[in-house]
Amino acid sequence: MFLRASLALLLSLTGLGVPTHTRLQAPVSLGSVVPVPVSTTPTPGVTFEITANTAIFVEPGSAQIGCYLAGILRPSTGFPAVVYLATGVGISLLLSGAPASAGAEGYQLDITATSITIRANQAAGLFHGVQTLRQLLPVTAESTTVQPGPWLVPGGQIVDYPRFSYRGAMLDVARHFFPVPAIKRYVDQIVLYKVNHLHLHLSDDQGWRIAIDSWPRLASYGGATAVGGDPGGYYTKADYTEIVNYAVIRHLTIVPEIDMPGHTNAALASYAKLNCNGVAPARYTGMKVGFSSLCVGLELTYTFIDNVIGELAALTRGPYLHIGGDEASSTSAADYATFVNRVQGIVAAHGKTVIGFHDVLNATELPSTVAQFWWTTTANATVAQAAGRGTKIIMSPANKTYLDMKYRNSTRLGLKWAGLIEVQTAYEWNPGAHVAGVGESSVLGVEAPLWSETIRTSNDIEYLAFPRLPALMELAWSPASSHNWEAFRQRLAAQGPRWQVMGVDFYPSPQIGWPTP
Ligand code: NGO
Repeated sequence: MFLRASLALLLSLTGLGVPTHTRLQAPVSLGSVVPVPVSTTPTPGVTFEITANTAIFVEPGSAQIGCYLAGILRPSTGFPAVVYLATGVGISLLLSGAPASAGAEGYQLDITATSITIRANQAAGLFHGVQTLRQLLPVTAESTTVQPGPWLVPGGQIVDYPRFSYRGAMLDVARHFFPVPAIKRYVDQIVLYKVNHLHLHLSDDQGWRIAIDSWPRLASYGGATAVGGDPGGYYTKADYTEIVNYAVIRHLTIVPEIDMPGHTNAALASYAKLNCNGVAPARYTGMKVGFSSLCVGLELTYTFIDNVIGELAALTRGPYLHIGGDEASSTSAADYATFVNRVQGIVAAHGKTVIGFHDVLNATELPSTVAQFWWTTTANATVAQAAGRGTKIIMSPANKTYLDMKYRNSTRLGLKWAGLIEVQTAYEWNPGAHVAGVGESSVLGVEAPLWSETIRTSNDIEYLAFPRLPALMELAWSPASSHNWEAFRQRLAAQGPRWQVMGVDFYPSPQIGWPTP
């Protein structure tokens, strides 16, 4: 209701439908990008106008991104936005001429009165540059129907590259299942903030969500349930491949997770023979954790894991395979270490790198294993010692990054065990100095997990992710020296109207001065 009413006001404010729109539709400010770029130099008084004649010029290595950009421009502008494999005057996506500092994911964006040029060393950088350009277009560019324009882009130069290479979001599709279109929708929303990994929590006590040919009952029986008795579901291999391919085009790596040895009731319920006592437990639709465990002493357990990891690795384009490893409170410490050590070997044998929740550091981590820190404390000797040995850490402190925590007591969705997380709380911490002994160089990046005990729909995802996900991605992408809550609030406020046009159901936090008429 609030959003609908403010959208109407916003549209009247921006003068849409008013014939002399040029007076009202000022270009977006070059300084309004989230995450804030490394360097932004406006050229006062200069704007580029995208018109029906504006073409996109690409090279073989940037053609796909050119088509992606055209796909964003066409519905709202109604312009042909033709993509040419040639050089010319218009919007150019070039894999040459970027500064070395841009690295693998950075870019340089130049906007003059006659041209827009994005230069990068690699395609990923061009893609991130396009996301910056997307935020510099009038918010109505996100519309799926033709809007009047004009399509002005502010003049100047942006040079930009990330602080951390791993910028992640996680979605728990196990407690509640989210079908392929919901995943694609979330992918499109998060890449706007330069997220480059989407971790899918594919199995838990309440549901198994990926078809495994050698163990078909995992999905057909173990996938049929969800928290609260809600409908379950699972991805066929074709569905999963569709997600992976959709992500690849958007320079996003899907990180699949099979949580083990705990959080495995759905698997244990599907196959009696996986249980130490040979008896399958009932399927589970509650919200408790820590009660299930794979049978560590049973050889079949490792055949099972080898089959599952093998089939999942074959579907996976990225380097990582997440083995969970959290809250194995029904597994003894000795069994846990035996289990995790063996599973790391299985993952490696299938050519993948292990990520595990930081609990896996209670075993002997491989040098390549990445640990995801998720607790609420800022001192953890086990994690600090691992960092000291060179182990890389993904920062997901639950009291800062868990998107399933409520914003405030009255928030309709979410949990509270790690505390309430308003936007400022999500923003005010330093991933490179959060856990004692885990410095900047030990941190691979930041991931924002969204556990789904209390959420069922895309609207629910969006309400919890926005605006906290962009806040967290600013910590993951932008230089630590640019960290400034007051400046961030201003830039974040400018995203609100964009989300309204995109139909993103965000939380209108009172901490942010959202534009009002
Ligand atoms: C914990 C737990 C999950 C819950 C989540 C809820 C981890 C790593 N294990 O985080 O099973 O869903 O909290 O916030």
